[in-house]
Amino acid sequence: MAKAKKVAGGWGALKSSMHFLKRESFIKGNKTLFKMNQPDGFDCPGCAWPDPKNPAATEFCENGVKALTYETTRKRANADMFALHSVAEMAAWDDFELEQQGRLCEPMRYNTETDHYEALSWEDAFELIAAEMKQLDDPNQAIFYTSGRTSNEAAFLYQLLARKFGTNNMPDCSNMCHESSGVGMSETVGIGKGTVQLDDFEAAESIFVFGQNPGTNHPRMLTELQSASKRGAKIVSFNPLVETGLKNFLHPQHIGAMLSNKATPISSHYYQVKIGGDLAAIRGMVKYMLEQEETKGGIIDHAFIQEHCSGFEAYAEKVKQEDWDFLIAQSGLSKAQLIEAAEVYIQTDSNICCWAMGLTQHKHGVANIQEIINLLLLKGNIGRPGAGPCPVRGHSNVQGDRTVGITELPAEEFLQRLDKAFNIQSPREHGYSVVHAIKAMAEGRGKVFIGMGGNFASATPDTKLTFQGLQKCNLTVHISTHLNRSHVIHGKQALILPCLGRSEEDLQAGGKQCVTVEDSMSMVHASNGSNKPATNTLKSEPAIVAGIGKALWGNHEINWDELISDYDNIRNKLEEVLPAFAGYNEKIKQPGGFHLRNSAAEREWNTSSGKAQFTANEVPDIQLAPGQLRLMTMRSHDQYNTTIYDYNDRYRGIKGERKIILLNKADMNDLGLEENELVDITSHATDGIERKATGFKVLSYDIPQECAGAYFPETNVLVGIDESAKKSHTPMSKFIVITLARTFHQ
Ligand SMILES: Nc1nc2c(c(=O)[nH]1)N[C@H]1C(S)=C(S)[C@@H](COP(=O)(O)OP(=O)(O)OC[C@H]3O[C@@H](n4cnc5c(=O)[nH]c(N)nc54)[C@H](O)[C@@H]3O)O[C@H]1N2
Ligand SMILES: Nc1nc2c(c(=O)[nH]1)N[C@H]1C(S)=C(S)[C@@H](COP(=O)(O)OP(=O)(O)OC[C@H]3O[C@@H](n4cnc5c(=O)[nH]c(N)nc54)[C@H](O)[C@@H]3O)O[C@H]1N2
Ligand SMILES: [Mo]
Repeated sequence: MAKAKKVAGGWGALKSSMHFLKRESFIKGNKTLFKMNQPDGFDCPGCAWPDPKNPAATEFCENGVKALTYETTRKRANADMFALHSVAEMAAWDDFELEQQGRLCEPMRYNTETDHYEALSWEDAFELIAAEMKQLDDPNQAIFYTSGRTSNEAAFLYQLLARKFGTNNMPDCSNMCHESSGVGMSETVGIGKGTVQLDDFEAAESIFVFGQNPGTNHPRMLTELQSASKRGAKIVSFNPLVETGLKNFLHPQHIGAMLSNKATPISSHYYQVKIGGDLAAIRGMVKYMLEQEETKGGIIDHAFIQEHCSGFEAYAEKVKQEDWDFLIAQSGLSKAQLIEAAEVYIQTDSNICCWAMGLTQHKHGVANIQEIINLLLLKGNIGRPGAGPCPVRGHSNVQGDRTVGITELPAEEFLQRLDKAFNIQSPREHGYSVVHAIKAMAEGRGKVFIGMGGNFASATPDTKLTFQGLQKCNLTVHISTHLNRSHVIHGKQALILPCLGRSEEDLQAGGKQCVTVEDSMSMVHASNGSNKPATNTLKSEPAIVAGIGKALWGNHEINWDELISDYDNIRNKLEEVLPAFAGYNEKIKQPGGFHLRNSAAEREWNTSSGKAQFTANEVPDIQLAPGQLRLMTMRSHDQYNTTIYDYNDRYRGIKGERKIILLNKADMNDLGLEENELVDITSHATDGIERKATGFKVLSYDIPQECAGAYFPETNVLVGIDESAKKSHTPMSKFIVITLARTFHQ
């Protein structure tokens, strides 16, 4: 049995921070930690939560400490390490052991004869990539993946490289993450980003949190929720699990509270919705609201709907037709709970809705987001203080990467401006998203794979197919800081290119450089690394892209050397392509940076109707066969996506293990399973293929019946390649249909 802790933060968070500082040999007196999230410092390489205008001297959290010590570790995965261990040997290590080798040091090339990676020069690495790219019959055989830690400058150059080469094959971690939010919001409010800013959290009367675990994944958000709770705002959580951070929080940096051990309650209302049941739950809330509107009136904002919205009548009619029993069964919540939640929404004037992966990684991920938009539109809750949608982004610059052109579906206007700025002819044909890229490689249509950060092999669905795809490639290249699975599951030829981390000093011909990032609330600001690089053989991400560009075409058409000699040059070009960045180099000199205009926040609706759009999506009728469960895959407290910092999940009371599955006690009884027993998990995808993950320990947990929880990436083997969200193609990582069988011991 595992049991969630009562309070997040507190002494446990401090103790854990100290543990990681010590384990990674963080040097005493090192000031790096105090530069994180400061105006003259660097952006935390962890999550995308924004920095306050006046950050505390210690504007970091426990998991920020893990992210930083991971980068500043003294351990080195150098050429000696690679000489010692063959790839076959390293492939048998788990993700923790791989990343624990420490920072990558020099460019490495795979040698088929010895099965070892061996050092080569940067020039040779760039030449090899250029030669392989030039050999392709079609530029669309190249795939350029991006993970969201990459800076605006690197991402902008990277998309330029891909488009000059002739492809829009730019899958990105966002495809697996908030793509459903982007698609859902673009269709309804005309922009794929949240409209709220940090100030709005101070003005909101209620904050709804759907499918998010901020205590682990956005710990600095708890500071905001804590002050909202203290001033009496209602916080309403929808989550199958009672996540500790959403229950009570003791701020580890508030000395008074720490000494008196006084935690703040966070959620005023908590609803343990069934996995996949949010659309039904919100529909139920709206049904009650519209019923109340008919009998009492004064609930919905008719003036706002009249002036700003389209599609209200069709939506209201759809809601009217819904059957209460159906909504109750699908959400797993009682009518009384749905009415209670609706009453909070009705009685509080300005409302923010936050969400993350619990909503986006479903078949109906886009519809989930659009139902939140419906809910907000009903009360005119977009484009006024203290109100609006707030998709809480994951990687620290995933939003910025999209803004500057990392997308497989570029807008025509963007391409025209890019073409003009660089005198190129960008391709117009759309490119591959993550799931399309996997299929293309597996079918031999994708032949050169370049990964700008991330860990494509582990993060993606259908592990077996992904591995086959990567192994079929002529060349795989990974621009990385740490050893990971994608380096040991490689193409016929393979390169590892080690890069600088965000906390490190970036010196170019024109002197010390800063990069820029955009947070979850559209603030763009500078990030200045100041640590001595892990080794003097590392290159910056922009310099690596420029190196490939120069090896392909020289400096004649695009002067790559000049672009990277001073990143102001890159930003000047970016500003030419994206007018929203006018005055870029000047604006980032301001502490805190600048806010990118958000049309929906100003009630300008860039949709096909020119209005904010209500959408009458179908509530899915989810029916599982007897014995089947719905499995969500999630993060433990000690991991950053595929990077495993340790084997613990403190808030959920799990210690020293990751191959676990959380089950409801009643389901365990029905299935005849005992506590701590090992089970094999089989998934049942629509393609009819049965995928298996073996040897997971059963733990009973407070989770709704028919629901189960386990960690990713271990469970990605179970996600079928065709199991992805309608319209956004986001893998359904939160809804895997499974059955369990006792592991057979020989
Ligand atoms: N320390 C740390 N920080 C991170 C990351 C990390 O791995 N570690 N990852 C970063 C990234 S890239 C991202 S995208 C974010 C992810 O941040 P989250 O989205 O918070 O991450 P998950 O662990 O996927 O958790 C999803 C939450 O959704 C709930 N959930 C699952 N299914 C459903 C459902 O059907 N309905 C509802 N209502 N809830 C559901 C789960 O119980 C869990 O609480 O965090 C970012 N920050
Ligand atoms: N089943 C399941 N699968 C999921 C999810 C889920 O909830 N469930 N979540 C999905 C989500 S939301 C996301 S965002 C993806 C994440 O997918 P990715 O972004 O591809 O994966 P990460 O684990 O964040 O990447 C870790 C690697 O990044 C490299 N790295 C770290 N810092 C830097 C840097 O500064 N520069 C460079 N170049 N490299 C660096 C290191 O080598 C490290 O090994 O996973 C997705 N996969
Ligand atoms: Mo993410």
